[in-house]
Amino acid sequence: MKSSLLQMLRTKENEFISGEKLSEKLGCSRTAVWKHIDALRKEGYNVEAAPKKGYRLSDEPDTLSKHQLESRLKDETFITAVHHYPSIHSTQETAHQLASENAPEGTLILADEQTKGKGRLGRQWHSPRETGIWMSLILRPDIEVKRAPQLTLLTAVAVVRGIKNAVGIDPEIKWPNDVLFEGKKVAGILTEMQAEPDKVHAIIVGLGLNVNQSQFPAPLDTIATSLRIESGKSVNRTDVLSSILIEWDWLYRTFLKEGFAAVKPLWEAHALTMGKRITARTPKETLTGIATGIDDSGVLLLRQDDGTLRHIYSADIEC
Ligand code: BT5
Repeated sequence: MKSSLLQMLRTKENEFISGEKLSEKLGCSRTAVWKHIDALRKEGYNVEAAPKKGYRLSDEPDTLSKHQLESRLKDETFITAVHHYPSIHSTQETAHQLASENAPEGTLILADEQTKGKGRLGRQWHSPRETGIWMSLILRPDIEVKRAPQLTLLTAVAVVRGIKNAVGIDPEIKWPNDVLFEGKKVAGILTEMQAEPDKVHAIIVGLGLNVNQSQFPAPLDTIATSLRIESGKSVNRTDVLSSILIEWDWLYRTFLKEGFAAVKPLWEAHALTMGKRITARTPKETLTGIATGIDDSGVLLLRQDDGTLRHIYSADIEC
């Protein structure tokens, strides 16, 4: 009910909408409408009321609430449910738990703060309160296990395009999972899987995106940035998250229908490493050469100085 009410108030941007119309459209009494408006106000929404005119939404808080997102995304994306937590260990951990309890594809887990946010290989992800987007998405695609890393690349494309649409600035992608502004990391992606050797049960895509931090503690201060630092203004988290998920939605549908090859040119258009000299630290060795691109399955291609072409499946990259 609250989501539908918000949706209606938003469609009349800067205009009043009468209590009568709201109660008619929502199928409830005017007293019920008033109660929901009061609840929205308590959450920080500025809903003006004027005699004979009705209600007008003039300001929204920067919270990542379940009904705010549902009201924006329900009709536009494949998101089926939003679970929002003020503070949890890790959205990734909670998503794994929900996935093993059969949560459907499109379940989105969000937190205002993570106390044990994680990166790849047991690294930590700094996730302070209400300054970023800390989220995990449960997917159940019918794809081969080896294709799961392609979803990291797809997510990076959605993040870059979503940021461009919502904030008007252009980050770059560093293979496989970093989104950067001039070498500083604004977002990281973590793709994990619940699978048998030949069957994917669930893929959990985690995204950490720095939004409104104005500074970072050492040692992150030299390597991290935020949308606020890059754009010079504070950014509404719901706006940027909605924009990313709308991009994500059509990229994912394209991926399921046409395969990764259809997403690859979009990835290449934003990739930082293409044609550059890089060092790739894989779990087994350190390789240096020119990153010539990615193949149709998303694997990084590295031309070593002796001319040998190497396929890199997983690594940390320095350029
Ligand atoms: C990543 O790992 O970049 C994946 C990060 C995924 C985080 C999300 S948040 C929501 C979901 N729930 C979770 O628990 N995790 C996911 P990796 O490539 O391993 O990079 C980790 C490294 O990035 C750390 O070792 C730090 O050097 C750096 N780092 C940590 N926090 C950062 C931040 N907020 N901004 C920029 N860099 C950070």
